[in-house]
Amino acid sequence: MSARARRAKCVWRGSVPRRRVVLLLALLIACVGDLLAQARSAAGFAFLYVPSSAGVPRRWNQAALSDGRVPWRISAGIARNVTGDRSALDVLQAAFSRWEDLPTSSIRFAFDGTSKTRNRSAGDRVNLVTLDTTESLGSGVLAATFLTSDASGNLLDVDIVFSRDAAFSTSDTVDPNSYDLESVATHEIGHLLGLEHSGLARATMVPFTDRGEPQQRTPSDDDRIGASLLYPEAGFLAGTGSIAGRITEAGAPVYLSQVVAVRAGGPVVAATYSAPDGSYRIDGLAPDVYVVYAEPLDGPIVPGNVAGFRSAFGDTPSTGYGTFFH
Ligand SMILES: [Ca+2]
Ligand SMILES: [Zn+2]
Repeated sequence: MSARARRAKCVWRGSVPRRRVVLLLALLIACVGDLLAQARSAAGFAFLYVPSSAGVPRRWNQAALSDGRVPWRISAGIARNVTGDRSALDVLQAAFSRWEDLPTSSIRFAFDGTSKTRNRSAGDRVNLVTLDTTESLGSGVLAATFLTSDASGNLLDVDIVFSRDAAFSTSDTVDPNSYDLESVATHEIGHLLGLEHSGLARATMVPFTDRGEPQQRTPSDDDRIGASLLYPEAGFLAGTGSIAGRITEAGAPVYLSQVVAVRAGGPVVAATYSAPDGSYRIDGLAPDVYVVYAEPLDGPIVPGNVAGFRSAFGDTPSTGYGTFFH
């Protein structure tokens, strides 16, 4: 670390909608089998790690899937809070395609039909997207994704549940009075891939949205790199580099600082969080000159938004420090 800067609210702050709604609780269901005791450093990026694993990411084992594709089904019923020009199925297929279309990621999906089951089940091994749940997700939560993996992080079942308490619009042209179903679905599918929340306001994985806001339909560089690290196309890893370091404050490691890589003179590219020993690593960066800075999770994203990271590395973030640049 070199210069210490003012306790800045970072550049993206101004573009975060003033009225924010919690978009998602990535509830991490306990793993099947024993947890890996093996400790690892934060191996780049923010994923939904196996609890207590200190860095074993959850991901689909594409080699074990039929045709290498993650199958999913949609609830046969669609609740009345979902309205608009397109069918909910069309919107979901568009949202899955957003991730399939990333040129550096190999993730692929297979629509497997409708399901008469309206509620999630971790044990049925059906990856259900339900817009017909009888479950209450809680106040302010638009949707939630529930992941089940084995101890090695292989995902076994992921269900996405949309709230019945929020107005969703399926229309391509956004409805200012409703939440954009395609945006919220694209975010939730990011969790289905294994992505944790990002604090970058332009990221699909930022945990907030607002009515009439379609921005999260389009994965940002941060999202693309995360998906590509989990499911790399041939050549992606060889063609990119990493930035790694350690965040300290007066010699003490800083845990759960957001570390952001910015292309010199250009846009914010990617971010991750520091591990309990202060270490961080951002992989998947195209060759260029980057500025890196670190800031506390004191808003808009807060430690409560990264429960997946904390369940893997430890619960108590460092506090009482400002923003660092280097
Ligand atoms: Ca299921
Ligand atoms: Zn989320």
